[in-house]
Amino acid sequence: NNGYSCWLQYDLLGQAAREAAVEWAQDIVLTEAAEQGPLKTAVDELTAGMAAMLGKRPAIVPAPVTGRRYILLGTVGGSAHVARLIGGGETSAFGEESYRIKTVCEPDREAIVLAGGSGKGLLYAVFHFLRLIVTGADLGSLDVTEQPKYGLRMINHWDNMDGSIERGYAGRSFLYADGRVLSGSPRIRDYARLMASIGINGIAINNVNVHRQETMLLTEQLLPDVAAIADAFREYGIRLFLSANYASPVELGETATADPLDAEVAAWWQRAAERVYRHIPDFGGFVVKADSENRPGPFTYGRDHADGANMLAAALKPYGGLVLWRCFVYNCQQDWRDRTTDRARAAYDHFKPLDGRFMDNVVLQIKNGPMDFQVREPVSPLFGAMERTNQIMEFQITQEYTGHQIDVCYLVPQWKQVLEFDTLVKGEGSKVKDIAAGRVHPYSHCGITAVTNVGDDDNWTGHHLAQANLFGYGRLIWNPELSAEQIAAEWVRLTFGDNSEVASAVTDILMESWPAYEKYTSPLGVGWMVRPHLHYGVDVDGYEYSKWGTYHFADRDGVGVDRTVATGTGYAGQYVGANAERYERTSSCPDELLLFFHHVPYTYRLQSGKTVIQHIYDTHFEGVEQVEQWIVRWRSLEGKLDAERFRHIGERLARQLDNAKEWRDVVNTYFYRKSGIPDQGKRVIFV
Ligand code: BDP
Repeated sequence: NNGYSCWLQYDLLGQAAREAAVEWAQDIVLTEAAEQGPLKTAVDELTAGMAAMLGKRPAIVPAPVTGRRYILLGTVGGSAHVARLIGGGETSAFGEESYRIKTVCEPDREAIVLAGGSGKGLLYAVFHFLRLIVTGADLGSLDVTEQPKYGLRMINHWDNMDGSIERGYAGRSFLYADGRVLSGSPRIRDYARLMASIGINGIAINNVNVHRQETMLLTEQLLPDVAAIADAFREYGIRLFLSANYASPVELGETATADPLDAEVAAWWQRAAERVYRHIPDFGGFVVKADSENRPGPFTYGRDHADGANMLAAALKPYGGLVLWRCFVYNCQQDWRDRTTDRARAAYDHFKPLDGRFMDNVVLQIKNGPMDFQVREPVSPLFGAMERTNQIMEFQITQEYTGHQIDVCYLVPQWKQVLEFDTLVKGEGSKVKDIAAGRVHPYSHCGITAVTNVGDDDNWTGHHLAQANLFGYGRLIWNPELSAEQIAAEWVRLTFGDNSEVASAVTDILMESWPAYEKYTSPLGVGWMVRPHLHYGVDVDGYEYSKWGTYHFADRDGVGVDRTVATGTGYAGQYVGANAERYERTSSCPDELLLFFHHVPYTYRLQSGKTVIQHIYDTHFEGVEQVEQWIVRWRSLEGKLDAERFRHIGERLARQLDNAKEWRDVVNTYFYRKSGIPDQGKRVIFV
């Protein structure tokens, strides 16, 4: 098994399960026209999935055969039969992405009804139903009603047209090669299918760092290719977005300025929008990284981010398009001696004062933490801080700072902690998960997006186990109430089958992996300590004296960044009420974030009772031991799963162990030398 079909394997069922399913699935009753779009895809997916699992293709029929059970497929508005069987009242509040799966068992009609609020809802229902079959659900008593929590459920690609992927760890791009768009590639369709199966409804197909080549995606020359991708996406209910260079007209040599208040610039973008929508009528909009890490933006012209975003938003507005304006704006040329320019403060400082100035089709895209996708960060204080400005949360599925898909690091538990964080912006109960759903402030557009982890590797994600992050992301942002463990277990079952030993080993490894990665890398929330630019492997001082603004300030007495209001950068004061107070004081700051907020002596005692230095030593030994235990456990699975994945994952675990040991030895040695304090456990530190 090379992993290509991910969680959509649909292997032939065992005999008992097959017989039970065939009872229901000889006929699929369809009473409405399904010639194109998600409705047609739903019919095709159901038929193909059932055929693969049953070894027999169900028939599509317009009406049930008397006396025989059947599956009824349709939309609540389009099929009277569907509405009748599941009851009109129950579906009146159905959104177009909602669905219902229900077994109707009455003497004269025994059917499984799959009902969608639209073709798209129905497609989601089909994928859910197929999952239920794979996981052995009792088809005689199904009753599921689903509706996604978030309106925007997006994916960001950081793919470049030369075929490279910024922060990609799974091969080259499957969207572009050598400056061409791979629009006819079957892999793009397979990808849309994978994404729809986990509920993704928007995908931005190019890197936020947009160079001249990708700016061409907005031109007549390349729009037909982009439109071909949009066509493939549309069949699966996904809208296409493009990342746009803020200075596109200048980049293409068509205007002399990109000043947002210049009439010619605005007119250029209006023409661009008209062009894009002519090719792609349901185009989603632009993702924009402006005035960030040397990308152009409105600052060049003395304008602010509201001026910049609104000019683009005005161009897209007549067509219903959105501007996803990124808040990853900070000074990457900082002077490390001047702590008042603390990078953590930047997004809030730049954007909070602009609340109320953005058009309603602008959505601010905010990274989950104030820095940059570290293994541990506090939640961005900007999230929820703007009542009158739409927001979307940005996660990172690609493991830039969490092991490059060489190390296992299942990130769903991290994302869950972010979503569960109570910002207190409107008093208790102002959780991130509800802010992102527009339930705390009445945002007109909001949701969640993430930088994806896929490439052209056979298994899509490099490490087979990194598929769990992709799957988990989609499942979590459909329903953030699912637990990380539930999602892991579901993924494992769909991906590795029903061998219970394999299932529990893989689930345990996933669940232990984020804590383990945190243990053997940078301690207590301080972050970084990675090899500069590469971001894999240890280099404690790699960024310490650089201008990027990512420091740990370790010296002979202590470590950590003072971000308090009283004596530090003041960042802690960007939080609301009790959160600000909790982070401000060492005594109440959670251990795992202590060094993010405070500079403390090595002998400072954590809430756990350990000193900081002993915590560093212990966790680094424990992290490595954890990986060693996984390797022993993995070896015990030989012969219990396919040889290909067994070998592949085994190899990656061995590389992870090397990485973990290097981190342990370098970090422990570094802090031993700085502090001169020996390990109480008297283990060998200095190698
Ligand atoms: C950082 C990456 C960089 C991205 C940047 C971004 O190191 O490659 O361009 O974020 O999000 O994580 O724009």
